[in-house]
Amino acid sequence: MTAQANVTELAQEIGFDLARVAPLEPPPRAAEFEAWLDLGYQADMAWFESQRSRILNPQGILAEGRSLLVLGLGHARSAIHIEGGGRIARYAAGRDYHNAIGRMLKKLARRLRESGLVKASRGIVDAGPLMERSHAARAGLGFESKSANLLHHHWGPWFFLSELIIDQEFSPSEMPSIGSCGTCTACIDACPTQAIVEPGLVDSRLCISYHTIENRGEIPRELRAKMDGWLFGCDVCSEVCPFGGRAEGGAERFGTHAIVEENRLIDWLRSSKEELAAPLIGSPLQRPKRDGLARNAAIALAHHPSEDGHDALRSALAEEESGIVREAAGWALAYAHAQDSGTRTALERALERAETESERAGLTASLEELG
Ligand code: B12
Ligand code: SF4
Ligand code: SF4
Repeated sequence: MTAQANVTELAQEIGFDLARVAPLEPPPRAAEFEAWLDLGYQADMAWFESQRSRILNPQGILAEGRSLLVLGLGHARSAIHIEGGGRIARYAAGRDYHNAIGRMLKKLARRLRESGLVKASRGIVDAGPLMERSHAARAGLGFESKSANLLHHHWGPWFFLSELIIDQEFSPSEMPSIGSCGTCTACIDACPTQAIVEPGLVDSRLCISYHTIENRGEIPRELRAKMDGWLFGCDVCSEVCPFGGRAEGGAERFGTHAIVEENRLIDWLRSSKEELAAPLIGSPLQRPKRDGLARNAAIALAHHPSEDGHDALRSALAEEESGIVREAAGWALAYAHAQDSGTRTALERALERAETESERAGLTASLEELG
């Protein structure tokens, strides 16, 4: 057996579903990446600019690095519905994959060292300066798609990517990725905000996943009515994809975090930073922080109106400390509870107490929308 076959076999022994080798070279989609940045599709993810040259030249990540061991781990599971309405992206329902895969990468690096196959390595999962999908496509781990997700004939889009940069020069897998979207355009047609602006290219400024996870400010008003109740992430382009319909097994691997099972939609709006801190440990839902989650919950409550939701929105508008959450609560009341006699007065009072220009502008727009 070749050394390369040993490496990929070890990766599979440790639990990765997919393992292949790519050369440690610039990503094949470097030109598309630069065009994507130049068009501003990265929205406010400022780290793209600071990491730009590293992403384009990954050889700089590890001086001794020669090859990229590209790994895939399936996370297919059924849809996650929140009590009271709303959804959470499937990948985020259980244990944080950054931690789980990070541990697997460390174990793999240790085993490779012990077996003398590799001396130096560096693990990356998601947050590293790599165009993971482009390198993985080159290694033949899956094929590029119109939704931008990398697809696998069994897992569809339901798998995480991670990499181990290693100091050995193995001949790359270089298998052409088998499969293609063909004439299908289901994801482009289904995206609620038309964020897939061209086949394979997502404008983050329009993407629900971006706004619910990465955006720390106000979510653009024109998108809110299209957000379909997503509290965290968005699975629409993955769910409509005909590939991956048969995949399963992620629920057992990552479990379901207690807070995802227990919290109702109104709890995500009502809970304070202190109340959420401990229960959120180990969950990917920590990323938008408490105010981001409360803002998202306010908007989701407009899509799933209820009496409890109405009360929670009214309390948030009157008592909430974060202006971003107050403003979102005001929008949700005007959108879903315009007929309620108290909505106008509540918005007018909130406008008197508004702290920033953008909060004032948002609340004024909501009052105007009441007519
Ligand atoms: C920033 C980021 C985001 C941003 C921007 C998304 C984007 N499309 O660029 C936001 C927050 C919106 C996001 C959302 C999601 N993300 Co994200 N994200 C990333 C991150 C950190 C960087 C991506 C990046 O560099 N984008 C810049 C663009 C230009 O690069 P790219 O999308 O990888 O480029 C590919 C396509 O554009 C395509 N392409 C380019 N031109 C063309 C032309 C044609 C014709 C075709 C067919 C394809 C094509 O080829 C490129 C390479 O394969 C990666 C991790 C990483 N370090 O790579 C995870 C990653 C891409 N995300 C992932 C996931 C799971 C998601 C979500 C599904 C999460 C969710 N459920 O909410 C959504 C899906 C949105 C989507 N349709 O892309 C997974 C994808 C796994 C997979 N099987 O593909 C990754 C790899 C994380 C991981 N380690 O597993 N994400
Ligand atoms: S994650 Fe949602 S909003 Fe973003 S591109 Fe996919 S379907 Fe559109
Ligand atoms: S839904 Fe259709 S077009 Fe979109 S990624 Fe899947 S196969 Fe490709």
